[in-house]
Amino acid sequence: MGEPRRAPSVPADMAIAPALGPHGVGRAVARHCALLVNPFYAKDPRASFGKHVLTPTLALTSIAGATPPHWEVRYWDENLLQGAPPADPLPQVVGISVHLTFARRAYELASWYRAQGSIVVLGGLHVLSCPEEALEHADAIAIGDGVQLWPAILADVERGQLQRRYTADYSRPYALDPPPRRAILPRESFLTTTSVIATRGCHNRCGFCYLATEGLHMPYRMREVQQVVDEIVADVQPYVVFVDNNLGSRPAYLRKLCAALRPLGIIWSAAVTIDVTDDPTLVRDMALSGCTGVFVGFESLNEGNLTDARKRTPAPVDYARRVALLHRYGIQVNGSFVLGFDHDGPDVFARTVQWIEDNRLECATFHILTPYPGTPLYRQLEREGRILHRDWDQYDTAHVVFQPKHMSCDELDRGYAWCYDTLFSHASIWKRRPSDSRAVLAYLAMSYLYKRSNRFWHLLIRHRLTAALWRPLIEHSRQRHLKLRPQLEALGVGDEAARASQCVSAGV
Ligand code: B12
Ligand code: SF4
Repeated sequence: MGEPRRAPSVPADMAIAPALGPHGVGRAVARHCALLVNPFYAKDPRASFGKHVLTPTLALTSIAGATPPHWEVRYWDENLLQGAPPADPLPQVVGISVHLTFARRAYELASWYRAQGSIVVLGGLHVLSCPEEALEHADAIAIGDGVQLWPAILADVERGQLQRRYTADYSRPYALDPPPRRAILPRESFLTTTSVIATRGCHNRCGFCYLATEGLHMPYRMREVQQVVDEIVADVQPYVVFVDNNLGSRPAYLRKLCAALRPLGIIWSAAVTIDVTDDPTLVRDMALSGCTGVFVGFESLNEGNLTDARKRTPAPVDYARRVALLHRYGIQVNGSFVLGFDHDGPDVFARTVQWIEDNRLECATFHILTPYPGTPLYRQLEREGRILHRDWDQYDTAHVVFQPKHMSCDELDRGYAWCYDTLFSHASIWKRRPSDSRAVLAYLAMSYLYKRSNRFWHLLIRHRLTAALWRPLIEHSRQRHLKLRPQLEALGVGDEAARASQCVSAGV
């Protein structure tokens, strides 16, 4: 393993949050006006900037959907590089989504709006993990499902009886949720606005995942298939991204969903665990319904790490066969790998990259193991005195925040950088090209555009050109996929040597 290259530079407005203006003096708030904010976070120079505008978070559109009609609701995502959120008119209520990596910025925004006279409500994953911390920065906090809480919060604001803390669990039937309000999104700024969720939770509870957070009870829930289909149809986009933690936890449900998606003629991608390949006929159904790519949390190729994390998964020795099965049906694989587990030594980096290249994964993401507060991993590392600091800004899976067992912090840091540098080198992109020569050109175009064009992405995002550039590519992928479907249909499940020709999709 050689030295990693020097970190590429990041444009200033992707590294530093936009400045907040001076406070207005004694301005009146606009009654019944609510602003929903997704705060800024610094971009990792090694990952693609493109992923930040792939699909909007569903949190704010869901909350917007639950807003009573007599409230005006606005949306601001600071990561779209259009500056700090607006204050004219001054919203009566500002709702801010808080994840741990942008908690500091969320608190800065909260304090700024509170000083102007707005009421600030904080919600989101980090509020659930660290409610006491969030409470110090807000008029009220929402712990858990905001869709249930938001209308009650606004009603209390109207009555002048705002509580400090609102709590809801995730056991209410999904069918009761109003549809997310995607109309509030700046459509030109996203590759697709159809981020959709069909299920909540996961059949696993890996010790490092936020789903294992103490006190979080999130049973696996599935929405009515028709509800999902209605939302997709209403948003009229060729490409749909499922933001579920694991769309494949209940194979029978996924099969039903696929049957309903197939006539829509869309293409889609989703996160699944690799056990979705247990039944090849399910993979075939996914492909026939338009699935062009899956994001798979392999996490580690070392069985000891997976056992420690209590992840129920097929053995890593069987991963290659399963990846080949997805490829056989033309489904691209974006693998996610966590580095720095207790069974990882300094050889983990080269081994992981080698495996990705051998199995021709079209794309991969690397994450330094990160102990999210409230998780079993956090408790374990705290007990062992291995947590280095609690600067949440650095808990972004791109920084080492704990003492690894079998290597130094520096080795982990440099190994992580080396993995990204190697995987997105010209040589590795070429090695991983599809075995089907007809798909190579599209694959190369996608790899270079998505992973090696960060300066270009900055330009697109800044000038709100994301949709203008990407939608034609997506439409082209969709058309090609529709043509491929008869081939997929003809592909029997028994003959493993036969495979469909690949259709590289514009949305990894
Ligand atoms: C879309 C997405 C992204 C997008 C956009 C994220 C964004 N913030 O803009 C992109 C691709 C950029 C992204 C990047 C990353 N992500 Co991400 N991402 C997701 C994903 C798949 C969907 C988010 C979503 O829409 N959820 C659905 C909504 C409805 O659920 P929700 O967010 O929990 O919101 C509910 C409540 O929390 C609450 N709520 C939320 N906000 C508010 C606000 C108010 C006012 C109120 C009242 C209530 C409320 O109400 C909502 C409805 O119930 C989630 C997985 C998941 N399924 O949640 C991961 C997830 C959020 N990401 C995660 C991670 C780790 C990352 C990265 C660090 C990965 C990386 N190394 O690059 C980066 C960091 C970026 C960052 N700093 O946020 C983790 C977060 C773990 C944690 N404890 O913080 C998750 C949970 C995935 C996982 N299983 O580990 N991500
Ligand atoms: S399989 Fe993935 S989503 Fe499910 S608990 Fe484990 S890390 Fe979380």
